[in-house]
Amino acid sequence: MGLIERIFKPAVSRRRFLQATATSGAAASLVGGYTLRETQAQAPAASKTETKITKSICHQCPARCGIDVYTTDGRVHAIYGTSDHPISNGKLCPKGPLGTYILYDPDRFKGPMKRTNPKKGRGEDPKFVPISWDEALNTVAARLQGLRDKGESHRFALCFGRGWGASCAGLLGTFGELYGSPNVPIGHSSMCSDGGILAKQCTDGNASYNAYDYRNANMLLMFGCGFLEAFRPYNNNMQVWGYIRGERTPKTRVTAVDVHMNTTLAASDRALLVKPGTDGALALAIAHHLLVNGLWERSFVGDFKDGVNQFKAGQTVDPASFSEKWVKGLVEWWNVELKDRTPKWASEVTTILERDIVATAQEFGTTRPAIALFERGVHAHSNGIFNGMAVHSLNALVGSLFAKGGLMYQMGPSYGPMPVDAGAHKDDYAKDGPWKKQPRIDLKGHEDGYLLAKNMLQEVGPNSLKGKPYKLDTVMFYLTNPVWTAPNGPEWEEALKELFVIDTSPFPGETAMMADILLPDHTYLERLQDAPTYPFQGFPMAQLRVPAIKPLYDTKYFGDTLIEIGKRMKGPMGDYYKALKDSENVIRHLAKGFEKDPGDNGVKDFEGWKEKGVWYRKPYLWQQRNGEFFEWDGKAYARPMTPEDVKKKLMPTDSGRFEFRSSKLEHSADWIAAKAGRDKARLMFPIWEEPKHPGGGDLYLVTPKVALHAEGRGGNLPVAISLLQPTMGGRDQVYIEIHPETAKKRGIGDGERVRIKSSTGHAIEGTCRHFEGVRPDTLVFPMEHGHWAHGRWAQARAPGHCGEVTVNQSDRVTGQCNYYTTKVTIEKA
Ligand SMILES: Nc1nc2c(c(=O)[nH]1)N[C@H]1C(S)=C(S)[C@@H](COP(=O)(O)OP(=O)(O)OC[C@H]3O[C@@H](n4cnc5c(=O)[nH]c(N)nc54)[C@H](O)[C@@H]3O)O[C@H]1N2
Ligand SMILES: Nc1nc2c(c(=O)[nH]1)N[C@H]1C(S)=C(S)[C@@H](COP(=O)(O)OP(=O)(O)OC[C@H]3O[C@@H](n4cnc5c(=O)[nH]c(N)nc54)[C@H](O)[C@@H]3O)O[C@H]1N2
Ligand code: SF4
Ligand SMILES: [Mo]
Repeated sequence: MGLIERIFKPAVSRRRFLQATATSGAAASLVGGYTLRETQAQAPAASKTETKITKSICHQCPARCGIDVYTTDGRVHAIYGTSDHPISNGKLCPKGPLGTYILYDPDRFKGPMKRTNPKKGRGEDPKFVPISWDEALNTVAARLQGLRDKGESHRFALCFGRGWGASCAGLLGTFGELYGSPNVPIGHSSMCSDGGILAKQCTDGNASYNAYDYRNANMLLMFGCGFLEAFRPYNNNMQVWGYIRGERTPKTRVTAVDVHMNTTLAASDRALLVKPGTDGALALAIAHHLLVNGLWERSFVGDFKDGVNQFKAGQTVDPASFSEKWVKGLVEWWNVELKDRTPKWASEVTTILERDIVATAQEFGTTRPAIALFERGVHAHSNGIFNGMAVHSLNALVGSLFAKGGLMYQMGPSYGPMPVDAGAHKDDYAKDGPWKKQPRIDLKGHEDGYLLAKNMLQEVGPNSLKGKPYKLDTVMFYLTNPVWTAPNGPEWEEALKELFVIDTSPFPGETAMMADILLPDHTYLERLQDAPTYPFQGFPMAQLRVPAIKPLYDTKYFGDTLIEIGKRMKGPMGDYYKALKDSENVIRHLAKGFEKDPGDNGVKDFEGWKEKGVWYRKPYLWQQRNGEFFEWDGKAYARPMTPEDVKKKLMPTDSGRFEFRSSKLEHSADWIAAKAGRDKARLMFPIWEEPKHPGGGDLYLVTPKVALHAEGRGGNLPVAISLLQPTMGGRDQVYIEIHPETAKKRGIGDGERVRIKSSTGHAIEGTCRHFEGVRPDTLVFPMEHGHWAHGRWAQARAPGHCGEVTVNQSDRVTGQCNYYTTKVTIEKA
């Protein structure tokens, strides 16, 4: 190890060393005079206690940071960022160290239980009584078997939220196929970020989040993503920020677009406050400016055959005059849409000054490499697919796809195969039972529903309640709490009253309060669980969550709960799960894949993975340079790729190029035109579409994430929720941000109680704060407070929960739930 490495990457830092020995006898006598070396020499002899450091991963957001968990005499007392982990690099966000609150949450379920109060709902005590695991698992298996025997297995749904890897969410698809239900599983991706994923798939063929090479980028143009609050992977974003922005003269220029001044906008060079739902118009105007001013990247996009730029505002261009390289449909897009999308036009739509639009576009077009990134602020609107396509198209126009300083897609880990072949364990019912003819309860993939969506979790409760397409009988939840996190959650409360509900949460959340049986999971510090990384820097990476402590209570890892239920089913399905054995067996088989492909940190088997907590293999394998694609040959990006290679490995669209004219949308054009009322001739291009704002009010309601928000899982972390909104001065509560002019018009003073209403029929109350940094037409109200269950600190903490006034409306194509689009009214309470 060189000097620099020793200083910055010590195996155990001095602070940690002291922390680790603080409870030992030697450390207790560390009063005057001892140097660190003397203490080290004395510590082992006098020590009666033992400190263990376990490498694991955080659970509070999808960043999946590596953590060092310090356990002394069986008590976890500290959590730090792992230094030899590519995402954490020894650092954590403010939530990371709070994991002890989760482990020692006094309101945790201590073991399996059943409900004894048949009445369900808010304010009804479920009267849970403890039962044995055998009784709990037998009850669930018998119920599932009963439905299957009656030919009604489709009436069982298994809904999941934050799935981690092959040993939990990865087991669900097989369970659904062997059992026979189209509703196993239904994920929460449509409540999360499907809008972005599917918009990208329509253009470059990849249904995935992007990985980014920020460190080599010279400009970031961010639309509706909380880069310094939420955007994945949050902890690493802050480290990146220090690198790209930390010098006296920031290396990388940043423009950020949002509806209020948040940390990200405050730290950027240029902050643009956009009218909610109109980012697409801004992106189209930037594209227009790039073309009119000849700023596109010719090596990637192509050029006019005679080299003379013919893009002039308002004028069509002959497609035959342009020769395209890695893109498809540029001139057609220009002709049907872009030619009229001038900065002046966009200024009227977005309310952003024309001069700011032009300056942003000019800077984006003249700074290479540049990246345009976006997340929920852009796609959680009715027109989200077009907004997302328009923003992503900017990356193609400046040639940043797969480029150094650009963006790419995450590679998967070299996992070994599953221990048992599921295909060989299908009986006739699994192969061809009546369930095969049933639609999904959420109408995903259905002509009358959401033909192209991946999941529609937000529709499950409401559809079952209506009995359309049918009523469910039994529903099981893993790491999702739609009674609270779905839009208009109270509708789910009604739906779950009619159903047999199984929850696996270790915590008494709102959905758990509706449960008939509880099969509580271990908390994250107690369980073994694999977790391939979310998109990061492209190279493959798989973390392992390693138990830092024996489970405190009679809980069971969800993967094992599922396997145990499977074992209790009759026929080949039961045999499959008996052969699968347990989740550790699954994980050991995954790790076998590392034998042939050892990680850069030497991990080549299960034991090594457990010790280091992460397997990764650099570099990313592909690069685009000046419009040529190359594969890594072991030393450099030097092996040229053919267009067929590029299509197969990098841009799996029909054309094998970036499609401004989306063949994916074109294939379903009839359906989209009929069901979404869109123009059949234009719906395959990134076009401008007016957003639809339900709710009936006069102000937009935006409910973003803040740094200490831990999805819907942080409500009972006292430190996190008491500091949730430090920038607004909120202590123990969250303020609703309102512009002073907007407040004055309604006679609402700073710090006064207010009531918010919408067409959901619900009203919530809270406290508002005058803030000049929020748009006058918008209220900003971060979520996390306002639980009616979930533990002593979460419960009954003002203000109310924003989800109750959020209307359940989704993009017909992506299925993305439009969280940031409801219009509400506000009045003095
Ligand atoms: N701290 C923290 N980080 C997290 C999570 C967490 O719970 N806490 N959860 C993770 C998850 S599950 C997800 S999906 C990601 C989400 O990551 P992001 O999408 O980056 O986060 P959000 O807060 O949902 O939305 C981003 C921003 O969009 C803005 N916005 C709303 N409407 C508009 C609009 O019309 N236009 C523009 N330009 N902006 C708008 C909001 O004000 C907000 O600042 O974060 C992940 N990271
Ligand atoms: N108003 C508004 N609503 C939103 C959003 C927003 O920005 N504004 N964001 C949306 C987004 S991006 C997302 S991703 C969704 C997230 O919403 P959900 O899909 O509901 O996911 P979580 O809130 O993370 O899930 C929490 C559930 O998991 C349980 N749980 C916690 N830890 C564990 C564990 O270790 N094991 C098990 N088995 N269960 C556990 C909790 O008790 C709780 O029941 O919310 C969406 N809802
Ligand atoms: S960024 Fe997410 S995963 Fe990383 S420490 Fe913070 S909460 Fe945990
Ligand atoms: Mo999400």
